[in-house]
Amino acid sequence: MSAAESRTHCRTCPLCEAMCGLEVVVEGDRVTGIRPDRDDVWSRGYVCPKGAVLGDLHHDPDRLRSPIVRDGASWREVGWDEAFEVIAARLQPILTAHGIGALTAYFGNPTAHAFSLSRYVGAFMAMTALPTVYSAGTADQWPKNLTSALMYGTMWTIPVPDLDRTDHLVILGANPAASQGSLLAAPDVIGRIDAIRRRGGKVVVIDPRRTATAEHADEWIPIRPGTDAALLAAIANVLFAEGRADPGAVAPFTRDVERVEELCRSFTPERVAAACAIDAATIRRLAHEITGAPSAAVYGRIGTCNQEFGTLASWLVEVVNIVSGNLDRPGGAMFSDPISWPLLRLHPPDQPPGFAFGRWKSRVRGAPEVLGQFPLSCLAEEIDTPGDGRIRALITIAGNPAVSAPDAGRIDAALPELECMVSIDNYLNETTRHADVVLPGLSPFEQPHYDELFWSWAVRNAANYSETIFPPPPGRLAEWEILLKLAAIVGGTPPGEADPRVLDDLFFGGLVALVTTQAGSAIAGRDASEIVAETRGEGPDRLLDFTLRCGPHGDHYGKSPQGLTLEKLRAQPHGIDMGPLEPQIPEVLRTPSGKIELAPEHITADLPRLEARLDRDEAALVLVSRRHLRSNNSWMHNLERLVRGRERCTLLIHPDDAARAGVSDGARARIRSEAGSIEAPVELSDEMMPGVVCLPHGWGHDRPGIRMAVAARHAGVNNNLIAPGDLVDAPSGNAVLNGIPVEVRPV
Ligand SMILES: Nc1nc2c(c(=O)[nH]1)N[C@H]1C(S)=C(S)[C@@H](COP(=O)(O)OP(=O)(O)OC[C@H]3O[C@@H](n4cnc5c(=O)[nH]c(N)nc54)[C@H](O)[C@@H]3O)O[C@H]1N2
Ligand SMILES: Nc1nc2c(c(=O)[nH]1)N[C@H]1C(S)=C(S)[C@@H](COP(=O)(O)OP(=O)(O)OC[C@H]3O[C@@H](n4cnc5c(=O)[nH]c(N)nc54)[C@H](O)[C@@H]3O)O[C@H]1N2
Ligand code: SF4
Ligand SMILES: [Mo]
Repeated sequence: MSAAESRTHCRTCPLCEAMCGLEVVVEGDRVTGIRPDRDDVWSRGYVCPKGAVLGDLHHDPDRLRSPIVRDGASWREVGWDEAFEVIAARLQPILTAHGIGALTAYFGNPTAHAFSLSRYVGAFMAMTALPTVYSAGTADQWPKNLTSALMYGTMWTIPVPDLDRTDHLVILGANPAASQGSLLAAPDVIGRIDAIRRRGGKVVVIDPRRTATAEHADEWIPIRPGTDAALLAAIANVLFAEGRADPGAVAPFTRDVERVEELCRSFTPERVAAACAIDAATIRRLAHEITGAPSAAVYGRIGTCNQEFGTLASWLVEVVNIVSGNLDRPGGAMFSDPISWPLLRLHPPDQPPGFAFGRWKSRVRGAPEVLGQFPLSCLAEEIDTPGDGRIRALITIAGNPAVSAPDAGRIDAALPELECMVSIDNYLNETTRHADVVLPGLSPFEQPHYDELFWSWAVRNAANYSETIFPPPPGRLAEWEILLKLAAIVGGTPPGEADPRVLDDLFFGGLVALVTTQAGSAIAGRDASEIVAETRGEGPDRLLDFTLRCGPHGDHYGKSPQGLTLEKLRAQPHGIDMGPLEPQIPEVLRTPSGKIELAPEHITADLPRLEARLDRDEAALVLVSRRHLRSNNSWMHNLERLVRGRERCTLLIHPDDAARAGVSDGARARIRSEAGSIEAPVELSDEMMPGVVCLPHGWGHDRPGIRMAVAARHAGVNNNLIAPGDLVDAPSGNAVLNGIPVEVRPV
């Protein structure tokens, strides 16, 4: 038999925010090669090792391909109808006896990356009206969401450093050499950083670890974990004290500049120097360099978010960008203007104008809700603490909280106490092994793709749609169908009567009707039924056609007939590029005042906690996390080509600290926090600043009952077993996963 004919498909890699264009070579039903797409208008031939092995993910024998139902200690593959019948039979009695509050959902990180999930979690939440949900967001970017909601008016309106035009870039708590950029969508961030220096600009990395990103910078400034807010407040202090503060073009749209000046007055460089472990002269110089450069951008990411003062640090990143005159101008921090109209900028229907917090409190520890969610670390106690209002049923959606949540051991122990657990997930892993039913999504190549969220903070306004490569096997459901069907079951509809297409029509019709009522939308005042009738496709494709047509370059349903539709985008397999970012203020602002709120009370009320921290005795050793280019949180360790080679789950420790602790390179160490202790091999490294040790997150695959053969052979250890669940950033409830006091001892 002759070899099947080979075909090449253009695809966007769905794994991270870089959104690289790939050429996927296929023979018959096999992926035989993946190359960078040099003609991709956005990524221009850049890829990383993960994109190149997406074929291994598609063909991974451990990837689930049909629903599975627990039968005691074993699993049984079942058809979709049976899976939904089992779910309804388990869920309904719980909901009848205890009400909707007994059920919650957890949304994991790939929810933001999957075309189907990203567009339908909103529908799922609206249809189920779950009183509380949990997400990886409160272990990640909740401080950023909170800051943007209060300062700019929506939680996803997040400015991005204008990498391609800036003269001066200051990076705090991000390592794009590994992560490839986060809340910063740009392919080849490191290449772009090199380009800043080539054109005569400067790049500074502020991080407790001299990362691979720092190796590309002009300067690395080590900082004690958790003190970025103090450093940034001192930088703002210098700008005000020396008359260098001037918001420039955004000044007429900015409120409360004087208030911030007053609030930063006590945070002088001398006052914060010891806590930050950065001398006052360096802090002054940092401030002078930011205002001295023709343009500058300060960028803070996960290390400034999942830490003790995540919200203050995130807010002060904005403050420094604004008062140094760098917000909304080329080379500064800019807002994108997504080609697909961002539905996420609609004001949440349950929120009053502006935002209210603490509208309800968690049952066990009384944590206030923030942007509709409780801290992720509340989930375990809400399950394992008996009493009225206890969570008895859980739906996890593309998430692995048994690994990724703080105090992970408690979650792991709590999940088996649930009376019903359903997971939408592609693997039987540390979390889903506790489920009653697992419903798998499709492989990335069995579905179309378009990123929803990331174009909201991309360094250019571009767009790219990926066609399905392999038609899904007959009868397989897409995740949007799974979500709609589950939502209907939660609402009491018998599974056999829950038709995803009917539900989708209802959802879409409702959404269009809502957008026609939004002043400023491209279809304001139009007849919703006409718009619905003119929109093509179903599911996420239909939503995309709608948002493209309502977007800045859309056909606006006949008003701009030359404008964009999904059909026109599909005709461009390498994508379309509308150029660099342009100023967006005031149009982008959605605050009730229509202005930038520079001093939101909910945030500034946390400053006394920061002030008090400055006088605290410092812990001798604290733990931070790291990422690796060949990993993706907890779930890409089952691909041999990504995990082979040297062991990666090691404790990085400075040689001086190692000598003090009596541990040596390659030996095993015990790392203990107030939450527990774990063991890991030691790797001596002068990359670490003394006093700080580092473990990667996303490991610990040696759990019984998981079905990830390769990952189990490269198990590593879960650093979240020692992340205390009660450590949260006060204003946002975000988990503190960096800066955890620990002791290290030889084993
Ligand atoms: N110590 C420490 N902990 C951390 C962090 C840290 O820096 N340090 N980072 C935090 C951050 S930023 C995040 S975002 C969280 C991540 O936390 P989670 O989102 O809970 O964890 P992931 O490892 O991303 O798990 C993704 C899950 O989705 C599944 N999956 C993958 N693709 C798909 C798909 O297409 N469809 C479906 N249905 N499922 C899919 C995978 O099998 C896996 O179960 O971890 C947080 N935890
Ligand atoms: N290859 C790969 N890419 C990924 C992921 C992955 O797991 N692997 N995960 C994705 C996800 S979910 C996210 S959220 C992004 C995150 O993307 P990034 O924010 O770039 O995350 P990291 O690479 O973990 O870099 C965080 C840095 O913060 C530093 N740090 C820790 N504590 C502090 C502190 O208190 N202050 C300062 N200034 N720095 C501190 C750490 O030393 C580390 O260098 O990456 C995404 N991309
Ligand atoms: S950087 Fe790697 S993982 Fe991220 S989109 Fe590009 S190829 Fe995929
Ligand atoms: Mo994340």
